[in-house]
Amino acid sequence: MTENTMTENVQFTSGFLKGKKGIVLGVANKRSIAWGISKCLSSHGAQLAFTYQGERLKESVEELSKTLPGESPLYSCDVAKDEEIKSVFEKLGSDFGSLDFLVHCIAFAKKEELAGRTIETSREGFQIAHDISSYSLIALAKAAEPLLEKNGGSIVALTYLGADKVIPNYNVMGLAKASLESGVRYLAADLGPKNIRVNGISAGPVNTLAARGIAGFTTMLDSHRNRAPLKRNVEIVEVANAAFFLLSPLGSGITGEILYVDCGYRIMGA
Ligand code: NAD
Ligand code: IMJ
Repeated sequence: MTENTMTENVQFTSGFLKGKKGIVLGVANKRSIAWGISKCLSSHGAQLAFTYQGERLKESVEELSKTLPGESPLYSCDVAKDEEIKSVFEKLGSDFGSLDFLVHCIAFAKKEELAGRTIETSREGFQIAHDISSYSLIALAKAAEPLLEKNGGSIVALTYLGADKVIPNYNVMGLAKASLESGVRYLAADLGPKNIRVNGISAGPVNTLAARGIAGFTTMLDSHRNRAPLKRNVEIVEVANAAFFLLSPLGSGITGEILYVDCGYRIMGA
């Protein structure tokens, strides 16, 4: 019997994104899903711009971006601030001229909202989670529209099963991801006539900064591995390959969709 692990040929390169320009939001460190996606898109020939959330993360994103071939413009962008979003796309307009894709890998809720009962969610906690994790996709899509519509384009946002099913401790983030996923569909309808596609990738649990420190996360990874049809956890490179597919011409007929990259976990009833 063959061993049920990934094979090396999952990491491949092509010229599919040669001459294409994209922006990736949400790199914090080398474990970020956004960074895994960036390495993959770059290996297919794309030129990338990055945003980082404030000076705290500037150095980390700078170091990482230097490891990719070519020049990568970097912009500071806290998505809670309209003026920062505006300035990113003004600078991108002069640096890139046009844009082929945008990757949204941003989520935030206050730590105290990610434990205990969802019924305890505060009004402010609800607003912050929805603002950063869902509204930001609308604001970014609007700011990117003039650059994306020049040649048509593609937007991908990262989401999680907690949008659809109750996952312990995910709480208000589940509501925010449900809103994000609905946003994917409404934006797909708005932007489709301009040949801009919008899709979501629902990734299985991955041990990143956004997952570390979550009560019971290691147990969650174990139970995910046991229940998933593929009997393992998803690897970032697999999420990245799905993003590449949706962002490249291979995904040309797909918009408004949520693609699960979770080793099949979601289909299981028990
Ligand atoms: P991560 O911590 O590496 O990335 C989260 C990013 O969000 C960070 O780069 C952070 O700077 C950014 N961010 C938060 N608030 C922001 C703000 N106000 N302005 C700008 N950026 C802000 O963790 P990750 O796991 O790579 O998360 C990326 C995406 O993947 C998130 O949308 C997350 O919900 C999603 N996701 C993660 C998992 C998982 O298990 N790790 C599973 C499914 C989906
Ligand atoms: C996050 C919280 C609770 C359960 C969780 C997660 N499970 C998974 C995650 C089971 C997989 C990771 N995930 C999918 C996220 O979207 C994480 C979002 C997040 C994480 C933090 C941690 C630090 C903080 N705020 C956060 N806001 C959002 O202060």
